[in-house]
Amino acid sequence: MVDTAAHRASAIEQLSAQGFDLSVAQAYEVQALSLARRYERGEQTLGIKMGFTSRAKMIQMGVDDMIWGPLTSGMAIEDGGELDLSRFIHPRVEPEIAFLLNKPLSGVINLAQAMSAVEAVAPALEVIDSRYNNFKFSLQDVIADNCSSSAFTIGAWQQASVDIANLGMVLEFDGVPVQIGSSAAILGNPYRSLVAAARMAGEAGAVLPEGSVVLAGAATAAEALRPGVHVRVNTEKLGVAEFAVS
Ligand code: 0L1
Ligand code: MG
Repeated sequence: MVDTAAHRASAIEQLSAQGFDLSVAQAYEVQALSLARRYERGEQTLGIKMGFTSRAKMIQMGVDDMIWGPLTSGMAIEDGGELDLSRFIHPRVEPEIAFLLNKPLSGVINLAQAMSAVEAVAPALEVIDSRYNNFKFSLQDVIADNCSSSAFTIGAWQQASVDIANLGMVLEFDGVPVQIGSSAAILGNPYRSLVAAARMAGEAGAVLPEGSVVLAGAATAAEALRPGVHVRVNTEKLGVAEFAVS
């Protein structure tokens, strides 16, 4: 149901409002079924995204726990590329930090282990597009909807030695700041999101493979996209990631 809504860019009623009283574990099962349909259409997993790793996002969406979901090849937009708005329902964009893993991760790790598992870091943009009416959902609804994952752009990879704990991040539409924040908004340090990603993967019996990308979660609230706008995140020390909306 949620995959069909995503594929057709047409909103549906929240699963919770349709009478499905899913547990969190069941919501992840629905997510997996939905992803299986993407894989049948030829998409591949490139990594995962973490969600609700900042207070700004939890408050904006009215939820109180972290979530995770796969990022697929069908969601990747080249840095400097174009995003076709007709593929989405009510898309929003948010500024993020991306990690590239140099070893597999799964289970309980500490901050130092997370840092040593990172080959490179990059500025990133995530486009989220809830498949539910009015972008409203419960925690289980959004997990079942693959955490609103829709598209993402990663800027040039930078050395993992860059200290990313507290970097200024500016989200711009046509060069005008629309959200200003700091990477510290992501759990106090984006590497904590990677620690959480490894733990959540371990709990699910999954491994984040070497070479995969992890999006740490938004540093600010998300901004609604509109036709013709040029979107850019400018992150201190890391540089920019950008796309044009067509
Ligand atoms: O980065 C994030 O916290 C994304 C959360 C995705 C869920 C949503 O807000 O629709
Ligand atoms: Mg996000």
